[in-house]
Amino acid sequence: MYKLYWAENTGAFAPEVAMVLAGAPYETVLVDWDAKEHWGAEFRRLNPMGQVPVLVLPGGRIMTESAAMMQHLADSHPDSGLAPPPGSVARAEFDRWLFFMAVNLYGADLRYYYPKRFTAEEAGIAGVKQAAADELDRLFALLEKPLSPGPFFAGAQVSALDPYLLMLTDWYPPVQDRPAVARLRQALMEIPAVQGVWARYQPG
Ligand SMILES: N[C@@H](CCC(=O)N[C@@H](CS)C(=O)NCC(=O)O)C(=O)O
Repeated sequence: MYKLYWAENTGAFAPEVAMVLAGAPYETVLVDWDAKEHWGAEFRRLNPMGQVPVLVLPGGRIMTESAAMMQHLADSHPDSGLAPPPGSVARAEFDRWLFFMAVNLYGADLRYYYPKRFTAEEAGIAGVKQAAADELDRLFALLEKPLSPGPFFAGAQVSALDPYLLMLTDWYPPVQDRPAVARLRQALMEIPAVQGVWARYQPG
C-alpha cells in the first residue's frame, strides 16, 4: 500500500490521481498546512525540503518530487496506460512534456506564489511575481500545439501528464480559458474519480 502525504491545493494532487487511475491501493496522511507541519522537524525527516507531496512506497522507500512519482507510478502499473513503455518514441515525448511541466511550469508557479524567495530585496517582490505571470502565459501558450487536437496530451487516452497539467492550471487561473487547457480540464472532470480527488484538493 502506498502512503501519500498531502494537503489541499498542493502537488500531491497529481500523484493521487495517478494512483486512482492505476487502481493502486493507497492511504493518505493530511499535513497540517496552516500549522506549517511541513516545515517541522518530523516532516523534514521525510522530506528535507519541507515540501508536499511525499510518497511512501509499499516497501517503505520514501519518494519526493511529484514528477518522479508520476513516472514511477506509471512504470509500476504498465497496464494503466498512464505512460507509454520506457524506451519508446512515445515515451520520449511523454518524458519531454513531464519534465517541461515539472521544471518550467511548476518552477514559475512557485515564483508566482513565493516571490519573496526569489529576491533579496523587498522592492523586487512585485517584479518577481509579474515576471512569473508573464512566463506562465508564455509557457502555457507553448502547450497549445502538443495539446491539439486533445483533449489529452495523448489524444483520447488520458495519461499521467494530464492531471499534472490540471494541477498547474489550478494554481494559475488566468490560463484556464485557453482552448487546449479548457478542453483538458473539462475532459478530466468528466472522469468521476478525478473529479472526486480534485474536489478534495480545493482550498477552503
Ligand atoms: N519539486 C517539488 C516541489 C514541491 C513543492 O514546492 N510543494 C509545495 C506545495 S505545492 C510546498 O510544499 N511548498 C512549501 C514550501 O516550499 O515551503 C515537487 O514537484 O514535488
